[in-house]
Amino acid sequence: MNLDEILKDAEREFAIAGNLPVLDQVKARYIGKSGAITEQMKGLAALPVDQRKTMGARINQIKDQVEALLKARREAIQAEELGRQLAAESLDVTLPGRGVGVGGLHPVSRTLARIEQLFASIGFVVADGPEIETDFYNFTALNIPDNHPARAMHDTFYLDGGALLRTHTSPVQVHYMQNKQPPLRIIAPGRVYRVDSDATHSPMFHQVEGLWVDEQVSFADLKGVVQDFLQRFFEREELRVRFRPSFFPFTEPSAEIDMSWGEASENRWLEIGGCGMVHPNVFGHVGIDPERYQGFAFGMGVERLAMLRYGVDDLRLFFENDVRFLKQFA
Ligand code: 2U9
Repeated sequence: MNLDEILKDAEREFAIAGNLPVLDQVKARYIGKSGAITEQMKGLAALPVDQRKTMGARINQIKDQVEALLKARREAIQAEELGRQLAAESLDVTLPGRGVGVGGLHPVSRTLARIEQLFASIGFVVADGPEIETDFYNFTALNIPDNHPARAMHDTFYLDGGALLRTHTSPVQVHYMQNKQPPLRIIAPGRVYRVDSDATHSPMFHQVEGLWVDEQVSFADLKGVVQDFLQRFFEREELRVRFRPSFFPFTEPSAEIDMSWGEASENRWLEIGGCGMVHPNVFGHVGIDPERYQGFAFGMGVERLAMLRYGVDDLRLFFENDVRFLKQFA
Protein backbone atom coordinates (compact mmCIF):
# COMPACT_ATOMS: atom_id res chain seq x y z
CA MET A 1 0.00 0.00 0.00
CA ASN A 2 1.45 3.38 -0.84
CA LEU A 3 1.87 6.13 1.74
CA ASP A 4 -0.87 8.38 0.39
CA GLU A 5 -3.37 5.52 0.64
CA ILE A 6 -2.27 4.79 4.18
CA LEU A 7 -2.83 8.44 5.10
CA LYS A 8 -6.28 8.46 3.48
CA ASP A 9 -7.31 5.21 5.21
CA ALA A 10 -6.09 6.53 8.57
CA GLU A 11 -8.05 9.76 8.13
CA ARG A 12 -11.23 7.82 7.27
CA GLU A 13 -10.87 5.35 10.16
CA PHE A 14 -10.09 8.06 12.72
CA ALA A 15 -13.23 9.90 11.68
CA ILE A 16 -15.38 6.79 12.29
CA ALA A 17 -13.87 5.99 15.74
CA GLY A 18 -16.54 7.19 18.19
CA ASN A 19 -14.67 6.85 21.47
CA LEU A 20 -11.14 6.81 22.86
CA PRO A 21 -10.65 3.01 23.24
CA VAL A 22 -11.69 2.48 19.58
CA LEU A 23 -9.44 5.36 18.50
CA ASP A 24 -6.51 3.70 20.30
CA GLN A 25 -7.18 0.43 18.45
CA VAL A 26 -7.19 2.28 15.11
CA LYS A 27 -4.00 4.12 16.07
CA ALA A 28 -2.25 0.77 16.71
CA ARG A 29 -3.05 -0.31 13.15
CA TYR A 30 -0.97 2.62 11.80
CA ILE A 31 1.74 3.58 14.25
CA GLY A 32 1.65 0.61 16.65
CA LYS A 33 4.43 -2.00 16.85
CA SER A 34 3.27 -3.67 13.63
CA GLY A 35 1.21 -0.78 12.25
CA ALA A 36 1.21 0.08 8.56
CA ILE A 37 3.61 3.04 8.95
CA THR A 38 5.91 1.15 11.29
CA GLU A 39 6.10 -1.63 8.69
CA GLN A 40 7.07 0.95 6.07
CA MET A 41 9.93 2.09 8.33
CA LYS A 42 11.09 -1.48 8.72
CA GLY A 43 11.07 -1.81 4.88
CA LEU A 44 13.61 1.01 4.56
CA ALA A 45 16.48 -1.36 5.35
CA ALA A 46 15.80 -3.25 2.12
CA LEU A 47 16.06 -0.13 -0.05
CA PRO A 48 19.21 0.98 -1.83
CA VAL A 49 21.12 3.52 0.22
CA ASP A 50 20.44 6.45 -2.14
CA GLN A 51 16.60 5.99 -1.82
CA ARG A 52 16.58 5.45 1.93
CA LYS A 53 16.98 9.11 2.87
CA THR A 54 14.19 10.54 0.71
CA MET A 55 11.87 7.61 1.45
CA GLY A 56 12.61 7.88 5.20
CA ALA A 57 11.84 11.60 5.17
CA ARG A 58 8.60 10.92 3.30
CA ILE A 59 7.48 8.22 5.78
CA ASN A 60 8.23 10.56 8.70
CA GLN A 61 6.21 13.28 7.07
CA ILE A 62 3.22 10.94 6.67
CA LYS A 63 3.66 9.73 10.23
CA ASP A 64 3.59 13.35 11.48
CA GLN A 65 0.39 13.93 9.54
CA VAL A 66 -1.21 10.74 10.99
CA GLU A 67 -0.23 11.88 14.47
CA ALA A 68 -1.69 15.32 13.90
CA LEU A 69 -4.96 13.76 12.64
CA LEU A 70 -4.98 11.46 15.67
CA LYS A 71 -4.47 14.37 18.09
CA ALA A 72 -7.25 16.39 16.48
CA ARG A 73 -9.65 13.42 16.58
CA ARG A 74 -8.77 12.65 20.20
CA GLU A 75 -9.52 16.23 21.21
CA ALA A 76 -12.81 16.16 19.29
CA ILE A 77 -13.90 12.93 21.04
CA GLN A 78 -12.96 14.37 24.46
CA ALA A 79 -14.94 17.53 23.75
CA GLU A 80 -17.98 15.43 22.69
CA GLU A 81 -17.74 13.33 25.84
CA LEU A 82 -17.47 16.38 28.06
CA GLY A 83 -20.47 17.92 26.29
CA ARG A 84 -22.51 14.73 26.87
CA GLN A 85 -21.48 14.61 30.56
CA LEU A 86 -22.38 18.26 31.15
CA ALA A 87 -25.75 17.79 29.45
CA ALA A 88 -26.50 14.74 31.63
CA GLU A 89 -25.53 16.57 34.82
CA SER A 90 -27.23 19.79 33.96
CA LEU A 91 -29.43 21.40 36.57
CA ASP A 92 -32.16 23.88 35.82
CA VAL A 93 -31.58 26.49 38.49
CA THR A 94 -34.64 28.40 37.31
CA LEU A 95 -37.06 25.61 38.41
CA PRO A 96 -39.19 26.54 41.43
CA GLY A 97 -38.09 24.80 44.70
CA ARG A 98 -40.07 21.95 46.23
CA GLY A 99 -42.31 23.05 49.08
CA VAL A 100 -40.69 22.57 52.50
CA GLY A 101 -43.45 21.61 54.94
CA VAL A 102 -43.15 22.97 58.45
CA GLY A 103 -43.71 20.25 61.08
CA GLY A 104 -45.35 20.69 64.43
CA LEU A 105 -45.31 19.08 67.85
CA HIS A 106 -47.53 16.03 68.36
CA PRO A 107 -50.67 16.93 70.37
CA VAL A 108 -49.55 14.62 73.20
CA SER A 109 -46.15 16.38 73.30
CA ARG A 110 -47.90 19.76 73.38
CA THR A 111 -50.13 18.59 76.20
CA LEU A 112 -47.13 17.28 78.17
CA ALA A 113 -45.31 20.60 77.68
CA ARG A 114 -48.35 22.51 78.90
CA ILE A 115 -48.74 20.27 81.97
CA GLU A 116 -45.04 20.62 82.83
CA GLN A 117 -45.16 24.39 82.45
CA LEU A 118 -48.23 24.76 84.66
CA PHE A 119 -46.78 22.61 87.47
CA ALA A 120 -43.34 24.25 87.18
CA SER A 121 -45.02 27.61 87.77
CA ILE A 122 -46.14 26.45 91.23
CA GLY A 123 -42.78 24.97 92.18
CA PHE A 124 -42.93 21.36 90.97
CA VAL A 125 -39.74 19.80 89.58
CA VAL A 126 -40.08 17.51 86.55
CA ALA A 127 -38.59 14.05 87.24
CA ASP A 128 -38.16 11.05 84.99
CA GLY A 129 -36.90 7.48 85.11
CA PRO A 130 -36.63 4.21 83.18
CA GLU A 131 -39.57 2.66 81.31
CA ILE A 132 -38.18 -0.82 82.04
CA GLU A 133 -38.56 -1.47 85.75
CA THR A 134 -38.33 -4.14 88.41
CA ASP A 135 -41.12 -5.65 90.44
CA PHE A 136 -39.94 -3.71 93.48
CA TYR A 137 -40.20 -0.21 91.97
CA ASN A 138 -43.40 -0.83 90.02
CA PHE A 139 -45.31 -2.81 92.67
CA THR A 140 -43.74 -3.76 96.01
CA ALA A 141 -42.56 -0.27 97.00
CA LEU A 142 -46.04 1.02 96.16
CA ASN A 143 -47.68 -1.33 98.63
CA ILE A 144 -49.07 -3.54 95.86
CA PRO A 145 -48.89 -7.08 97.27
CA ASP A 146 -47.64 -10.15 95.38
CA ASN A 147 -51.11 -11.47 94.67
CA HIS A 148 -52.60 -8.12 93.55
CA PRO A 149 -54.56 -8.39 90.28
CA ALA A 150 -52.57 -5.49 88.73
CA ARG A 151 -49.56 -7.82 88.61
CA ALA A 152 -51.39 -10.39 86.49
CA MET A 153 -50.01 -11.30 83.08
CA HIS A 154 -53.00 -9.70 81.37
CA ASP A 155 -52.20 -6.22 82.72
CA THR A 156 -48.41 -6.08 82.79
CA PHE A 157 -45.90 -6.62 79.98
CA TYR A 158 -43.19 -8.84 81.47
CA LEU A 159 -39.76 -9.13 79.85
CA ASP A 160 -37.47 -12.16 79.88
CA GLY A 161 -35.62 -12.28 83.17
CA GLY A 162 -38.44 -10.81 85.25
CA ALA A 163 -38.14 -7.12 84.37
CA LEU A 164 -41.33 -5.36 83.23
CA LEU A 165 -42.59 -2.28 81.38
CA ARG A 166 -43.76 0.19 84.01
CA THR A 167 -47.55 0.23 84.31
CA HIS A 168 -47.53 3.73 85.83
CA THR A 169 -44.95 6.49 86.37
CA SER A 170 -45.00 5.93 90.15
CA PRO A 171 -41.57 4.14 90.12
CA VAL A 172 -40.08 7.55 89.24
CA GLN A 173 -41.28 8.94 92.57
CA VAL A 174 -39.97 5.85 94.41
CA HIS A 175 -36.46 6.38 92.96
CA TYR A 176 -36.69 10.09 93.74
CA MET A 177 -37.66 9.55 97.39
CA GLN A 178 -34.79 7.04 97.80
CA ASN A 179 -32.32 9.70 96.67
CA LYS A 180 -33.72 12.90 98.19
CA GLN A 181 -35.06 13.97 101.54
CA PRO A 182 -38.31 15.99 101.96
CA PRO A 183 -39.53 18.54 101.22
CA LEU A 184 -40.21 17.08 97.75
CA ARG A 185 -42.45 18.48 95.08
CA ILE A 186 -42.26 16.66 91.74
CA ILE A 187 -44.28 15.64 88.75
CA ALA A 188 -43.47 12.52 86.73
CA PRO A 189 -44.78 12.64 83.18
CA GLY A 190 -44.06 9.80 80.76
CA ARG A 191 -44.96 6.65 78.86
CA VAL A 192 -46.57 3.70 80.59
CA TYR A 193 -47.59 0.28 79.30
CA ARG A 194 -50.55 -1.99 79.92
CA VAL A 195 -51.89 -5.06 78.13
CA ASP A 196 -55.04 -3.34 76.96
CA SER A 197 -56.22 -2.12 73.55
CA ASP A 198 -59.55 -0.71 72.34
CA ALA A 199 -61.15 2.66 71.47
CA THR A 200 -60.35 4.10 74.89
CA HIS A 201 -57.22 2.07 75.82
CA SER A 202 -53.81 1.88 74.16
CA PRO A 203 -51.05 -0.56 75.22
CA MET A 204 -48.77 2.48 75.50
CA PHE A 205 -50.09 5.74 76.85
CA HIS A 206 -48.89 8.70 78.92
CA GLN A 207 -49.48 9.59 82.51
CA VAL A 208 -48.56 12.50 84.65
CA GLU A 209 -48.27 11.87 88.35
CA GLY A 210 -47.56 14.40 91.06
CA LEU A 211 -46.07 14.04 94.53
CA TRP A 212 -45.71 16.59 97.34
CA VAL A 213 -44.06 15.46 100.57
CA ASP A 214 -43.46 17.74 103.55
CA GLU A 215 -44.20 18.04 107.28
CA GLN A 216 -47.57 19.75 106.88
CA VAL A 217 -49.21 18.60 103.66
CA SER A 218 -52.94 18.00 103.74
CA PHE A 219 -55.74 16.54 101.68
CA ALA A 220 -56.98 20.14 101.31
CA ASP A 221 -53.65 21.12 99.70
CA LEU A 222 -54.13 18.21 97.30
CA LYS A 223 -57.54 19.42 96.25
CA GLY A 224 -56.26 22.99 95.83
CA VAL A 225 -53.35 21.91 93.61
CA VAL A 226 -55.52 19.64 91.45
CA GLN A 227 -58.27 22.24 91.05
CA ASP A 228 -55.80 25.01 90.24
CA PHE A 229 -54.13 22.81 87.64
CA LEU A 230 -57.37 21.77 85.92
CA GLN A 231 -58.76 25.33 85.86
CA ARG A 232 -55.57 26.62 84.29
CA PHE A 233 -55.12 23.66 81.94
CA PHE A 234 -58.63 24.04 80.49
CA GLU A 235 -58.62 27.87 80.89
CA ARG A 236 -61.94 27.77 82.73
CA GLU A 237 -62.08 29.51 86.10
CA GLU A 238 -65.59 28.19 86.70
CA LEU A 239 -64.45 24.56 86.36
CA ARG A 240 -65.38 22.64 89.52
CA VAL A 241 -63.57 19.64 90.99
CA ARG A 242 -64.99 16.95 93.24
CA PHE A 243 -63.30 14.03 94.95
CA ARG A 244 -65.11 10.68 95.14
CA PRO A 245 -63.91 8.13 97.73
CA SER A 246 -61.89 5.34 96.12
CA PHE A 247 -59.13 2.84 96.82
CA PHE A 248 -55.51 2.55 95.67
CA PRO A 249 -52.92 0.43 97.48
CA PHE A 250 -50.41 3.33 97.47
CA THR A 251 -52.67 6.04 98.94
CA GLU A 252 -54.88 6.29 102.02
CA PRO A 253 -57.35 7.89 101.92
CA SER A 254 -57.85 7.76 98.15
CA ALA A 255 -60.18 9.53 95.75
CA GLU A 256 -61.21 9.66 92.12
CA ILE A 257 -60.93 13.16 90.65
CA ASP A 258 -64.03 14.39 88.79
CA MET A 259 -64.38 17.74 87.05
CA SER A 260 -67.44 19.59 85.83
CA TRP A 261 -67.79 19.77 82.05
CA GLY A 262 -70.06 21.66 79.65
CA GLU A 263 -72.68 24.22 80.70
CA ALA A 264 -73.20 24.57 84.46
CA SER A 265 -76.89 23.76 83.98
CA GLU A 266 -75.97 20.40 82.44
CA ASN A 267 -74.30 19.32 85.69
CA ARG A 268 -72.01 16.85 83.89
CA TRP A 269 -69.04 15.30 85.66
CA LEU A 270 -66.05 13.61 84.00
CA GLU A 271 -63.53 11.40 85.72
CA ILE A 272 -60.05 12.78 85.03
CA GLY A 273 -57.71 10.98 87.46
CA GLY A 274 -57.06 9.61 90.91
CA CYS A 275 -55.29 10.80 94.03
CA GLY A 276 -54.76 10.40 97.74
CA MET A 277 -52.41 10.73 100.70
CA VAL A 278 -49.25 8.62 100.31
CA HIS A 279 -49.65 5.32 102.22
CA PRO A 280 -47.31 5.03 105.25
CA ASN A 281 -46.08 1.67 103.90
CA VAL A 282 -44.80 3.46 100.77
CA PHE A 283 -42.78 5.87 102.92
CA GLY A 284 -41.49 2.84 104.85
CA HIS A 285 -40.10 1.26 101.64
CA VAL A 286 -38.04 4.37 100.79
CA GLY A 287 -36.82 5.30 104.26
CA ILE A 288 -38.99 8.37 104.90
CA ASP A 289 -40.41 8.64 108.43
CA PRO A 290 -44.23 8.49 108.12
CA GLU A 291 -44.61 9.88 111.66
CA ARG A 292 -42.88 13.09 110.62
CA TYR A 293 -43.90 13.47 106.96
CA GLN A 294 -47.09 13.31 104.98
CA GLY A 295 -47.54 13.62 101.26
CA PHE A 296 -50.15 13.62 98.60
CA ALA A 297 -50.03 12.05 95.16
CA PHE A 298 -52.21 12.17 92.09
CA GLY A 299 -52.28 10.67 88.63
CA MET A 300 -53.91 11.65 85.35
CA GLY A 301 -53.95 10.25 81.83
CA VAL A 302 -52.30 12.66 79.39
CA GLU A 303 -54.20 11.43 76.30
CA ARG A 304 -57.45 11.93 78.20
CA LEU A 305 -56.46 15.52 79.02
CA ALA A 306 -55.48 16.07 75.36
CA MET A 307 -58.75 14.57 74.04
CA LEU A 308 -60.83 16.88 76.24
CA ARG A 309 -58.76 19.96 75.49
CA TYR A 310 -58.69 19.45 71.71
CA GLY A 311 -62.09 17.76 71.29
CA VAL A 312 -60.66 14.46 69.97
CA ASP A 313 -63.12 11.58 70.35
CA ASP A 314 -60.95 8.54 69.59
CA LEU A 315 -57.76 7.80 71.52
CA ARG A 316 -56.33 5.79 68.61
CA LEU A 317 -55.95 8.95 66.49
CA PHE A 318 -53.00 9.94 68.70
CA PHE A 319 -51.09 6.79 67.75
CA GLU A 320 -51.93 6.40 64.04
CA ASN A 321 -49.89 9.51 63.11
CA ASP A 322 -52.04 10.35 60.09
CA VAL A 323 -50.64 13.72 58.94
CA ARG A 324 -54.16 14.96 58.15
CA PHE A 325 -54.88 14.60 61.88
CA LEU A 326 -51.51 15.86 63.12
CA LYS A 327 -51.56 18.93 60.81
CA GLN A 328 -54.51 20.33 62.74
CA PHE A 329 -52.25 20.90 65.77
CA ALA A 330 -49.33 22.60 63.96
C1 2U9 B 1 -46.09 7.23 94.95
C2 2U9 B 1 -47.16 7.20 95.80
C3 2U9 B 1 -48.44 7.37 95.30
C4 2U9 B 1 -50.18 8.16 92.23
C5 2U9 B 1 -51.65 8.02 92.00
C6 2U9 B 1 -53.57 7.60 90.97
C7 2U9 B 1 -54.03 7.80 92.24
C8 2U9 B 1 -54.44 7.29 89.83
C9 2U9 B 1 -54.60 6.87 87.47
C10 2U9 B 1 -55.27 8.03 86.88
C11 2U9 B 1 -55.71 7.66 85.50
C12 2U9 B 1 -53.71 6.34 86.43
O1 2U9 B 1 -53.57 7.67 84.21
S1 2U9 B 1 -54.39 6.79 84.90
O2 2U9 B 1 -54.75 5.60 84.23
N1 2U9 B 1 -53.84 7.22 88.64
O3 2U9 B 1 -55.61 7.10 89.98
N2 2U9 B 1 -52.20 7.73 90.85
S2 2U9 B 1 -52.73 8.15 93.23
O4 2U9 B 1 -49.91 7.76 93.53
C13 2U9 B 1 -48.65 7.58 93.96
C14 2U9 B 1 -47.58 7.61 93.12
C15 2U9 B 1 -46.30 7.45 93.60
C16 2U9 B 1 -44.71 7.03 95.45
